[in-house]
Parts: sequence; C-alpha cells; structure tokens
Amino acid sequence: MGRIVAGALAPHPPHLVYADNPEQNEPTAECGWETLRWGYERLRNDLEGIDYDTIVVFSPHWQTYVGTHFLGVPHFKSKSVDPIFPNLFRFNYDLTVDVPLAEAMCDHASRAGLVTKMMRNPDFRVDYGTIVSAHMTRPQWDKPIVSVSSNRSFHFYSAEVMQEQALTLGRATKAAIEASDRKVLLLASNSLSHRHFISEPAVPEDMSKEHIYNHHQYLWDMKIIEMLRKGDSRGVIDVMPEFVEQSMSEAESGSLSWLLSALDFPTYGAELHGFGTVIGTGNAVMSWKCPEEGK
Ligand code: 2X7
Ligand code: FE2
Repeated sequence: MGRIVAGALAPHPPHLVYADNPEQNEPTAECGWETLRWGYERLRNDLEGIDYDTIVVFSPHWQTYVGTHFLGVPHFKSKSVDPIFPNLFRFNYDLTVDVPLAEAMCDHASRAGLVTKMMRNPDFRVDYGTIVSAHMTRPQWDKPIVSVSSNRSFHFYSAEVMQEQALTLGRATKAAIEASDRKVLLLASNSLSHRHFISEPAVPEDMSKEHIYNHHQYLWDMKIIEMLRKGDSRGVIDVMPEFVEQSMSEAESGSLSWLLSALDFPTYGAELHGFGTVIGTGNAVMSWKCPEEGK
C-alpha cells in the first residue's frame, strides 16, 4: 500500500535558487537569504533518512481556470525564466514526471467531484513555483515529480470556497496515494504573508535592504507558524480565509490547505527549519514527518 511519508511547506522565492548558485541557473549571486537557505538545508537533512519514490508539488504559480490540472508528460526539459525577476532566475530544468501517480490523483479528484485535466502538452513550460520548491528540497532532481495546479475559478466566489476545494483535493490526493504503491513527499509551495516591495535594490542580495515590511503581516506569520508547531492544523484551516485576506497570503492558492488535508490534519507539531523574508514576503520552511515513518 502506498503512503505519504512526509509533507513540507516549501516556499518558492526564486531568490533562494539564485543565492544558492546551482549550475542550472544562469545568474550568479554573492550571498543572500541565508536563514531560509539554511532552513532548506535542514529540511534536506531531515528528509535524508526517509525513503520516498515521488515528490508531489502544489504550485500557486501554475494557475488554471477550468479545473485542477496535473502534469501528464514523462519528461520536460526547457528553460524557466521568472517573469518578474529575469535577472535572478533563468533556470535550465530537466525533470521526470510520475505520470501514473498523476493520473491516479486526477482520477480520484474527479471522482470526488472536482473538475480535472491531465496536461499532455510536451512543450508546456513548467512553472517556477514547482521548480524552485522541488529544487530546494531535492537539488539532485533524481526523483520524479507530480505538479498540481491551483484552480483559481473558485477564488471568484470567496476565499472560503477556494479553501474548501483544496481540502477536497487533499483528501483525494491521500486516497490516490494510498491506492498506489508509491511512497510520497508532498510540498506546499507557498509564502505565508505576501505583501512585497515594489522596487528592487541595485544588488538584489544586499541583505541590508531585506526586512519585514509590515508588522501586521509579521504577526499573522508568527501566529500561523506557532499553530502549526503546536499541531493545531484544524485551527489553521479555521482562520485560513481571514489569514489569506488580511496578509495577502499565497496560501490563498489552496496549497497549504491541500497539504494539511492530505496529511489528515496533523495534531503533531510541524518542525520549523527556517523563517525569513524575501522582498518583504514571509516564508517558513516546515515539515511534518508522518509518525509511522522511522518506527
Ligand atoms: O513568487 C514569489 C514569491 N512567492 C515570494 C517572493 C519573491 C518572489 O516570488
Ligand atoms: Fe510566489
């Protein structure tokens, strides 16, 4: 029987890849955003002892308007350029997709009443949210991924409906994985508070310019992190609509709700690996190792 072995909150500011200087990225940096990059290093060390087959990423930057889409082509190779930060992120990716698992997830989500579609275009450009979170979590790129889009159509109704849909998708994701033979790591690819600077410093990695932008947003970030550390994931779901509206959180895409639902609303505490701002947005790297693992 398949299972979810762990989940992580794995934010995707392209700045983190830029500052890490991997060979796939064209621009190079001197330094920058260390608390988050060291946080990702701790996450990677933490995942070292866990065996898994596939990484499933829910990305806010793959926005679809007719249903939830799943990558459905076995291999993608191209260049991803961040539309806002082409100076920081021009990344040559070469990745494989666990298509059978993606199809199973798509099928379970349809049976749960969601509109779904497999993305079969071989020339599709994989979004940078998927790439950054997958790269920072597993830079070897030696595991297949499944990427799941954020269906934005429900956003027009309300934040509540958007999150309800994500909870349904989370339950379907869990069911699909348990009906498969895969051991899976889930990634929610999102920042917490998401109000950002409107002008970039001349040297992007100049950390004297990086700071919390708004105290109220910071208070929200700390509240959500503390609730997750205490295992109050149901409480986080309860405040999610207020959180996304007041802090402009990227969790608005449904990614964090999807993760907590797929993990069956953990009552054990998440491990916080690092927190930091990127152009003023709040980002936490956190993980939930399923209690059965390591027993
Ligand atoms: O997509 C992002 C983000 N979510 C946060 C910070 C900086 C850039 O890009
Ligand atoms: Fe983003």
